[in-house]
Amino acid sequence: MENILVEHPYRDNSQVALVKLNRPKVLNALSTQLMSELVEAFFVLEDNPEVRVIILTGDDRAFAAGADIAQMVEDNPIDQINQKRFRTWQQLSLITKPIIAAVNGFALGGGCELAMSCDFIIAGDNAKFGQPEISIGTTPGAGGTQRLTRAIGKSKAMYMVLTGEMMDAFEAEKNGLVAKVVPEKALMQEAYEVALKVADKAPVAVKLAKESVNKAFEMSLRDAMDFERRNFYLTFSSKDQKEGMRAFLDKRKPHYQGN
Ligand code: CO8
Repeated sequence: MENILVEHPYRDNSQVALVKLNRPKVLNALSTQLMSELVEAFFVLEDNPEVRVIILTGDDRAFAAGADIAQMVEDNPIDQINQKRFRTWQQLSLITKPIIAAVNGFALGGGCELAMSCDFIIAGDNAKFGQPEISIGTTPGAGGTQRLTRAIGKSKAMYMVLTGEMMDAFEAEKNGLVAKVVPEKALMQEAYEVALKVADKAPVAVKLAKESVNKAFEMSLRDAMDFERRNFYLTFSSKDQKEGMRAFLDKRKPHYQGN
């Protein structure tokens, strides 16, 4: 693949995979080709039973500075539809394994939307988040007005979307956009350690928990509570639930098989 790098096993651990956006000259601008490669890589990792957690990152300067402006400047709406750009983005939501966004530098426009499409964000202290589309005559188109608003509330999201101003890592953490901020140089170590914590859990329960949390954004509270409860019941059909609870009672570490 030309625009991304995949490392699996990551740090000799086959339960963790690293996907790195790799167009440093244009701050990892998300061309249609890059997005297709990204989705393709995610599906390969989704289908690999060894992989339990995926880390998505960029480089020190940028996670991604948005969709590729040079590629879309002359587009009309039909070009956009024919490039299937939106379809590629939608496919990201089909990944059932946890994806951690490890963000250093700029996460702007589609880059911020991509980070928000992941399950949670760990940021280096140099990270900057923003939806600057308004400054180039357009609006967010892959969740910036929706996911950002759900994450940080209407007033702050509207402020960012209408002014195009960026939010630094600490403010992003304070406002709930980011789960954790660490020193820039410690980002990948922290992302790996968090990935290990998640990889250590029962994989089926992790998938079901991810699905249930995501329903908080998509359903009424009552329906989402019903959905959550059914997923809770469902875990009781797994061997890993029996193992997890027995291990607790036996005062030993559980050994999960993923079934
Ligand atoms: N697209 C293409 N090229 C880019 C992009 C981008 N988004 N961002 C940066 N670059 C390029 C620059 O053109 C420059 O190239 P060159 O060296 O050839 O001139 C190189 O990267 C380095 O950038 P700068 O020289 O500008 O670096 P600075 O440190 O001065 O500035 C910034 C960094 C502030 C990040 C600046 O580059 C910037 O403002 N970038 C654009 C940010 C932006 O507007 N992003 C939103 C894009 S639109 C979008 O994301 C909509 C997504 C919708 C998806 C919908 C799917 C259905």
